[in-house]
Amino acid sequence: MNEGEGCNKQPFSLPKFLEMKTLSNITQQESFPGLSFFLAVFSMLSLVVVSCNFQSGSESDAIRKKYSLNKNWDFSLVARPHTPAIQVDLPHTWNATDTLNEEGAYLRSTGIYRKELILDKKFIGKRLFLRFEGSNQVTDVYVNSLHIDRHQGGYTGFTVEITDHVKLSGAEPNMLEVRVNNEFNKQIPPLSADFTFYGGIYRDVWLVVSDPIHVTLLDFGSEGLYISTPEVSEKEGRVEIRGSIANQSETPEDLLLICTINNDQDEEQCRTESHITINSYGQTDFLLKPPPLRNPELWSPDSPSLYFAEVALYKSGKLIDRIESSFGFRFFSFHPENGFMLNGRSLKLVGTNRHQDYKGLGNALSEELHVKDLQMIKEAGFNFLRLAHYPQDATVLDAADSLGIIIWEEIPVVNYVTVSEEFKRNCGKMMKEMIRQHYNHPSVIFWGYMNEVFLWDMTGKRTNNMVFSNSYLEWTLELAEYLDSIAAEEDPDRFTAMAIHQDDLYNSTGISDVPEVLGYNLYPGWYFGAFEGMGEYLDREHKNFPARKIILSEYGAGSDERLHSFSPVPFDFTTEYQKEYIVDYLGQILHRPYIGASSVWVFNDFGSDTRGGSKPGINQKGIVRDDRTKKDIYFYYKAVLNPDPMVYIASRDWRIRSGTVHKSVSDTGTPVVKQPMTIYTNLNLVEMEVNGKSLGIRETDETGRITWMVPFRAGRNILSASGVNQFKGIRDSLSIDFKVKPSDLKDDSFPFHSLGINTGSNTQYLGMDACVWEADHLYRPGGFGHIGGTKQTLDRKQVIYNTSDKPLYYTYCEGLTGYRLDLPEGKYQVEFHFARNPVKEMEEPVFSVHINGQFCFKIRGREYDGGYAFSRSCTVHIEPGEDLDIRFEEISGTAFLNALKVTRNE
Ligand code: GCB
Repeated sequence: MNEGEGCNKQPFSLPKFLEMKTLSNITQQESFPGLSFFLAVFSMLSLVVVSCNFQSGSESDAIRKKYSLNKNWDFSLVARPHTPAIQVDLPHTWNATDTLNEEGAYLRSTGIYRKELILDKKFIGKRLFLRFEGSNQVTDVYVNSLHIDRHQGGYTGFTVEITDHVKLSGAEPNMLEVRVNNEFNKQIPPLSADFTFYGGIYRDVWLVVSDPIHVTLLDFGSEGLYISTPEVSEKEGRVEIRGSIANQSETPEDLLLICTINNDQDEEQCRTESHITINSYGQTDFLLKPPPLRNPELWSPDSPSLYFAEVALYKSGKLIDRIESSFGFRFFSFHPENGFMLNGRSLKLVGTNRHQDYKGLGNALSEELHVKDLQMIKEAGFNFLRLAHYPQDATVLDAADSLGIIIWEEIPVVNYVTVSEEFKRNCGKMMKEMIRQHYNHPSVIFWGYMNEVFLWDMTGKRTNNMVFSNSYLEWTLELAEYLDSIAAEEDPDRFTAMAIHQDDLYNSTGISDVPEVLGYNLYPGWYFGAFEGMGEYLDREHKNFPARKIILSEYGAGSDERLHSFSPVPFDFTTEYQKEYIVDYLGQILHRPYIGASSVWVFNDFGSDTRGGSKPGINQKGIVRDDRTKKDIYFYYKAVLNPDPMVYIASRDWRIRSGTVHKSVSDTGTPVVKQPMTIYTNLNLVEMEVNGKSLGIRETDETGRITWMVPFRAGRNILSASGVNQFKGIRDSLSIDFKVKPSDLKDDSFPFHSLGINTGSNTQYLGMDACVWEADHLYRPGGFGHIGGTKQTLDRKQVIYNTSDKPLYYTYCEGLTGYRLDLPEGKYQVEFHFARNPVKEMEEPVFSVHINGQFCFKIRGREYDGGYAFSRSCTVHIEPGEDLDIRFEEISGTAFLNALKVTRNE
């Protein structure tokens, strides 16, 4: 046989996600396998995958094949026995939308997926496997009513063999049934976490058909091929390829293995051959050491060069299996003082965390959406990504390889652990699955195994005085050591990592010293303290543990595009607070060389069912929204990190706004309100214009920003910011719709129509009705404001029901005795909006409301559930010389008011 000659392997140059796309496009056409289906697939496959010129015409039948099983499953839920099954395609979750329902918790139950497979006779003599890329979280696979296997854990793939249980007549159907359960299970991590555990088969499922002799398919869900690069320099790259051959036939065989390595121009770089003898029903490991490559193209974020290895298996001259994988050459180190180094050069890793869910889809994302996320991450200029808090789709890793993004991947051991051998075994198995499944990706540098594991106590509670018994702390330490040793054994070439929260318990127990690299999740300036608390804390840790390799694995602040303020505070969810927080943190990070890597929490707003706040059910710390609309702060990273020239007017999220005029007029006599407007840029000089008039050219400050005081007039204002780099002009423009409000409500040059007030809040809120609800304050003569009372926020976990304007109800004024608006005479509709905060109430709040001495209504708090939005309204005549004087008379408990709107009727 002349295997050494001329293989033409174009398909290797396809990134895996593109190749997959081609396959799934094909299989979209039919449910599953009539003969015509196979013909269609085989003919396409021979285009996409098979084109070696020395193979016989039957080669495509001989080597392993993958068929998508994503289409047409009958789906039902055990918890809904009377609801008929529906047809679904994978990826699928039954929690795509119910996590945001107001009726209660999302459904954690068993979903049943059924599908008939008619399998062609040509599969007789082959081995058949089902490969699941991910289903959450306990999956039982049945074929023709026989239980084949169970997989525990929702974030790693697994493969089961079905050969001996299927009919291969080409006519008789085989019933495939998959039961997936996402209920709490104390033996399987995650036990609890700040993210939603969507149930379902939410990644691809494949049928894999192979020769009885093949590179093993049953190795912790991996592809069975492990490529390492034990020595890499700019001059030379050594490769080692490991695997194992399974012989599921009754004859021992002498086999030939040929390994070739191509570069991304599809040019062969080297090849090696090896003879293997394998017993009947035996398994034999192989280790291939192709000759070293000279001057390899090194993989890095700036130049993510990939190589492609193919291992082909021959029996008596016939190709019987072939598998391929991309990989890369790179070498790295991490210095406690100077941070991360890649290929001999210092490389500050600045990145983000990512959750895998999407608005309206839960965790069931198409490959295109995964790839789009990674492209956006790259475009922001990030070179680092932490896959939080679990292994993610293979497509994500493929995209990271080809885009050049360094990865920290971790298993989902979050918040606390169970003290049991079974839990430990499950964690260990997940660790092996993750490492083996994603071993070949050059992008992966860190394997993580725990996140904030002392955040909750051993009973799954979080209180102010948490008690950890010594035995629990010791067990957790032992678990960390066990997981670390698995990673070291499976993959000694990468770093192990763990993320901790701000608590000295990690140091005192010694658990911080277990991983090679330690990640800190720090939130000073959000959950507590001030921004600089982050740097101060890390400086102390760095000083106390000088040998520690430090990553800032999380920092972040939540935002809601509808909330705004010029004096933002933590937890007001304004985009302005998020911006201030991140600008400050990024400065602190960039000034500290020992912070080798950092990752903002988080790339995308994501589902977290236990959260309240202005968007209940969602963690809002994303730099993009859950539908991937970029928030302003996304562009800040881009300005600082991505060298492509840019200017961005950082107020896309505040395009409808208002301001109060205090006798300030422009030179044309039109009333204007001056407000600060910031741009993000990587140019040195930028000019700002508003409504065609220049506000001057300014120099960019060291944070990459410039701020102007912009005079806004009522109505549409066009802003434009422009600058030049050495080659071209760069410009950004933005239209802002501005409502000018007088400080004196009786000022007849501004006839009064209506006024909404976000009572008890320092934020301006854009309502669903397009009303701009003003920030609240103490009464100011001539204007409006509360009399007495303090600004309050509902409990963080409190969900707000019965309204789409949740932010209005999230804050409130408590204990106020009155509210006053100095309105001109006329007839008005006055709307009062309420939502109780049951957590703070000592006594049932009962109070009456009076306007200008007249009784309006009485509130009996207990009639409404906590967080339940309700309103009252009254009509009132204001006579000349009168104002709108609202009085709250407490009968018991404390009076409160969440929002107030006044509309003039005539
Ligand atoms: C953390 C957790 C992460 C949370 C985040 C937050 O430290 O690791 O899972 O989502 O904080 O937003 O509080």
